[in-house]
Amino acid sequence: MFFEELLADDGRVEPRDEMPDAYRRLLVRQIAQHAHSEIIGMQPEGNWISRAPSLRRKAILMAKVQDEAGHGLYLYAAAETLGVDREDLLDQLHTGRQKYSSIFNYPTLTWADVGAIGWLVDGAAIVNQVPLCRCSYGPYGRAMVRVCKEESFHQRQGFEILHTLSHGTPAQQAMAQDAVDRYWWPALMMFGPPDADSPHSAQSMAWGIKRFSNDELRQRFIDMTVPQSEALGLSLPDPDLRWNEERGHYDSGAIDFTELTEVVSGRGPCNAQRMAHRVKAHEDGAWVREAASAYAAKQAAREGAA
Ligand code: FAQ
Repeated sequence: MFFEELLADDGRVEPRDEMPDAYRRLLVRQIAQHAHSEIIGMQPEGNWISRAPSLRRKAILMAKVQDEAGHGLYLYAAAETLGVDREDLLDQLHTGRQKYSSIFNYPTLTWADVGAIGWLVDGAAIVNQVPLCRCSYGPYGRAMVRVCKEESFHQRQGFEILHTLSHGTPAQQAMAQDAVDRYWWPALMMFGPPDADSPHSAQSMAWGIKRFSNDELRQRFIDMTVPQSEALGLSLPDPDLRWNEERGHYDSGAIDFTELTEVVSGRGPCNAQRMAHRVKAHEDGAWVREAASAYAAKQAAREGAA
């Protein structure tokens, strides 16, 4: 069978190839959630564009938030190659039938939160997304290559913000530490439920969509981030975090996954606010979509007449 042979050979499935319906559905689910996360993810940082502490910081933050919109665009386009309609995906987001990442339901209380998001949230996103560059579905894997390059820049800018603050006044140091204290555990939850409670992992890995399990990637992120926190001079809020020579990894404390369940079920600190803002932005943008459609129709009519 073509599909199975292709996967066994580590080949890429392309839009016109035959694929099982369940493979298509699993991909649409993940890519759509990923796309939604990118555009909802513009909100927590967008909140700080008008209050960035300098022109340089403002220009960088605007570029970063625009990058997230671009990531949403690549991902919706990748989902559309599977035969779904972008309008329909947005409708599923707006009516709560499709998810977006839990992390974007936390508030950005101070400027240091912009640093913590870049360092921890984009850092976690990179660890999760680099293996997705090798995803068995071609359009998703190729979109991820560009996304990961941009996320690397995002992660560095977050690190640099926190580095500046952690080497600043005592008040700036305290603000940086507070942001890291609030974002550490939610960042670990981005990787999803533990492997034993992850309903999609086994099939997703068998089909080469996910290459590593949720817990493997979470561990990789912890191992990468602890030395970076030391370089920043900031602590991580986990008293059980210590190097385990035997395992060759950091041991860490237990994650409260009931919080993830609560946030994913719509009961996080900012879920209602994020959705209300998104729906309003969509409604306010209706005239732009209508104008673009009218223009496209005119162009098509003109080409037809020529
Ligand atoms: N939040 O069986 P699994 C970014 C859901 S990065 C909400 O383990 P799977 C960049 C899961 O969907 C963030 N829901 O599922 C950025 C499933 O629900 P369903 C986005 C979660 O798919 C940075 C159920 O729980 N990145 O945006 C979460 O095998 C800064 C069972 O879970 C991606 O989406 C969660 N944290 O593994 C932007 C990466 N975790 O569909 C702006 C691609 C799990 O049954 C600013 N996605 N769920 O109703 C993935 O790698 C995977 O989908 C996982 C989950 C690893 C997220």
